[in-house]
Amino acid sequence: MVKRIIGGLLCCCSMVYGQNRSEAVTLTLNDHWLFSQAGTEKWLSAKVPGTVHQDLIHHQLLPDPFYGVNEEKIQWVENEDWQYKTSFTVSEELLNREGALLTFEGLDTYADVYLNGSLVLKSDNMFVGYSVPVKSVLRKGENRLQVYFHSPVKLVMPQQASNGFNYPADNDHHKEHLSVFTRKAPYSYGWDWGIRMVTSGIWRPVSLRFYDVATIDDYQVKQLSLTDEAAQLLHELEVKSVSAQEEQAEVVVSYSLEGGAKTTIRQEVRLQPGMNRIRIPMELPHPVRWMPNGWGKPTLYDFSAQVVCKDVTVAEQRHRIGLRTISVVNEKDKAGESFYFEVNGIPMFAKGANYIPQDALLPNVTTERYETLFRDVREAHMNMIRVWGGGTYEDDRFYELADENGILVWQDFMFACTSYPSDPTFLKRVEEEATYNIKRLRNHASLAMWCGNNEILEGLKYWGWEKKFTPEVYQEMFRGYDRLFNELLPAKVSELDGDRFYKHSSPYFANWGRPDSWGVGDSHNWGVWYGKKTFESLDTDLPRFMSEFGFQSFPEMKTIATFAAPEDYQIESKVMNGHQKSSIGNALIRTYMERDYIVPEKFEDFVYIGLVLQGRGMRHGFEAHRRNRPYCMGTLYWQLNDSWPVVSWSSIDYYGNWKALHYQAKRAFAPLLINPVQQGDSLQVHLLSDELKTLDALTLDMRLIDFNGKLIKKESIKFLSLPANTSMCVYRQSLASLLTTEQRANCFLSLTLKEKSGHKVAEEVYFFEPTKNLNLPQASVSYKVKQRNGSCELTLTSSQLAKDVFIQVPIQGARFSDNFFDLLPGETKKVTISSPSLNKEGKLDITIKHVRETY
Ligand code: BMA
Repeated sequence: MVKRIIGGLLCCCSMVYGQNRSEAVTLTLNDHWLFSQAGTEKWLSAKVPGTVHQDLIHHQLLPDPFYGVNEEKIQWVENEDWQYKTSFTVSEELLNREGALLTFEGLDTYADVYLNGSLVLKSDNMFVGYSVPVKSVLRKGENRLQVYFHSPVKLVMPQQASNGFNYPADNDHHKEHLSVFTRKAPYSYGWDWGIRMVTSGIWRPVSLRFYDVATIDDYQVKQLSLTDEAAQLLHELEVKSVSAQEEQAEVVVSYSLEGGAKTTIRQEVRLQPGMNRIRIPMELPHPVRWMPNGWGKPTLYDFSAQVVCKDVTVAEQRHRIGLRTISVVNEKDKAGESFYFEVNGIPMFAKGANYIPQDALLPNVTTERYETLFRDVREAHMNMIRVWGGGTYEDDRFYELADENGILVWQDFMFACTSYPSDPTFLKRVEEEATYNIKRLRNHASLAMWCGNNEILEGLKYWGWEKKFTPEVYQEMFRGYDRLFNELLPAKVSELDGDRFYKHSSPYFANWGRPDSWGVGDSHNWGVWYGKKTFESLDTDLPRFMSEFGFQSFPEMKTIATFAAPEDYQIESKVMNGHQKSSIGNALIRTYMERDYIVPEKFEDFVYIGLVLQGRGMRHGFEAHRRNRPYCMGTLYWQLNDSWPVVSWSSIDYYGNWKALHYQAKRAFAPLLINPVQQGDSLQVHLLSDELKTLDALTLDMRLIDFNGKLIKKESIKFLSLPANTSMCVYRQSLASLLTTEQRANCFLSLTLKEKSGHKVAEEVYFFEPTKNLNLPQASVSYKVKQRNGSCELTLTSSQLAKDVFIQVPIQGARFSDNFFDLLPGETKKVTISSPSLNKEGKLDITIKHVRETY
């Protein structure tokens, strides 16, 4: 750290004449923590950021909560109070600085913070970062910092006792639904895919900042307008001056593009004691736009703002900002009301998934895990994820990665699936939480919209609450809904992030079972799954924007093996049931499997076919949604990821293994897709394009081939022109004229789309019958292996069709260039497996399965 001293004679700040000014110094206070259970005097080492559960596991005072049915054994932790303490040294020099700010970026949840015997903070919201001035209580030499966490369940018991009814938070796995009283990640109380781990702890970093003159409390770069010629920007700063007197300073704002030259504007300011709001307009000529994944580069500019006092930068903040326009188009039309995103003026078909927290123990999520997840999202051609309202407002790194990867973020506020209190204390907490998170996230180019909650309006109207509660309570729930989601939150969004779209709930318009329900806004379609409707129903139950639909699967065997022993390998064993939180889940998987597959007897095969079923079923929906653009303009499936190893709707399991569904999403979300579909007695072929350019002179080759590789017939359509950003039907033929009934069970259609040059731009394989009706051959897949450090290349062939080939290796999180694919007769397919734990020497244990081997 360069320290610059300002000579008294040079200083023009009259009231601080002669005073030294230095750059800010930040001490991280994440080290040397100890923790203890309140009421005991046993202190053990602790990890910060962390949770009590992680520390107890580390000291072997709790068993691995994910293993077997250990979930039962860890529940006592939530009923206890816990203490954390550390100490740190402060030099005289630091103590002489004008300000000292203690920052807890996240306290989970009811915590009293003591510094050298003074109560400096009482926290009551896990979603808020707290900064408190502590100069007056700091000491030279050793300082003691202690945090007392109250049991988050015990603390609210009096609220529950006096409430008179139990909130309808059925995902909360305790009889008494205490979760609603506390502003804490709802999923930690249990969910229909979640373990109950009601955590306590310092879950985000702690730091202590020493500074002179002022801090920048907030720095927003507002984009006032954007054209190809120029971006009109406004830098808005909240600068808090520590001095009791007026200060002369300079605010310097600048931007640069990818390491290029910096453009800077300086503005002289007289800082008044307390908060100073500073606004500096700026024009940025010929802006390079941020583009979503699939449409171009998500260009980011580096912006910074500094407060300079007599040549010393006393405060600084930086942001990476993408310049783009995003709007949500809600317009009445013949069918009802549209709901879609327009990015840089172009309608964008949204492809993606719903995101839940990546771990039951949030501080276990490393930067690498965030990066891997965003790679998974980007590689699957997604352009949007929804941060669902039962988890948390994610870490900064999450939104940075969304910016860097061109992934739009639909951000829910953290309310899901139940009504909530709306008393003044509760509202005050929500207001703080909204203010904190809106300010924290509003600079991100990826942030596309705010949504008040998940499924609360739907719950109020359609989940039978009117029968569960008295008319007074039920009416009060609606009033509470309005206070939170129609008054407080939209007012906060319009005050702090006025250009961003807000809607009060997802789904937007829930009108279950009525024909008009699909025509308006976004929909959650649980007709498939809860309603037992077929996957084909997704062809006709078409929403304007599908913000949730899903289907469960078991994770693959190597993930099951992390929590179960071979004797537990039965669908309904105690351990497997401990990892299946949907009471109807197993029965529904079987019901759907019986429709399309021969249900295997062996557990391992059931798991495998279940994965195939989930992938193919969900894909049917993705294609239907894309095919029906512009009526339907988005498909976000439930759910992207898991928070522990579990049976769930996810496409990626807890250890980062892609399920068949993730490969199917990647295929179905490809920018160019050939989409054959049976409609009644005919076969239609649609071409779907999310590209921004028209493709001309395309040829579609179609070949009917039997399962032994024999070509039955072929047909080509030439000179096709596919307009940008569209879906169109290019072929329609009666099935009877295409093939015989017998051939339907013995043949597939191979479709290839080529450019004039012969370059293949898309290919597809289509089967005419559900898999159980196909006469699949007993194919034998042979393969060669080339092993290197970090990767392994497999070359597979089969003389006959091998359906839904699944390659398994015993390495968690190994990445496959492809998996769960049909290996066509005579085809040679190369698959690269990569993982840092692969090395040239050790022999990799590879197993390969295909559908015919399961019966
Ligand atoms: C959706 C979600 C979650 C739930 C899922 C499966 O509605 O919002 O609440 O996990 O259904 O039931």
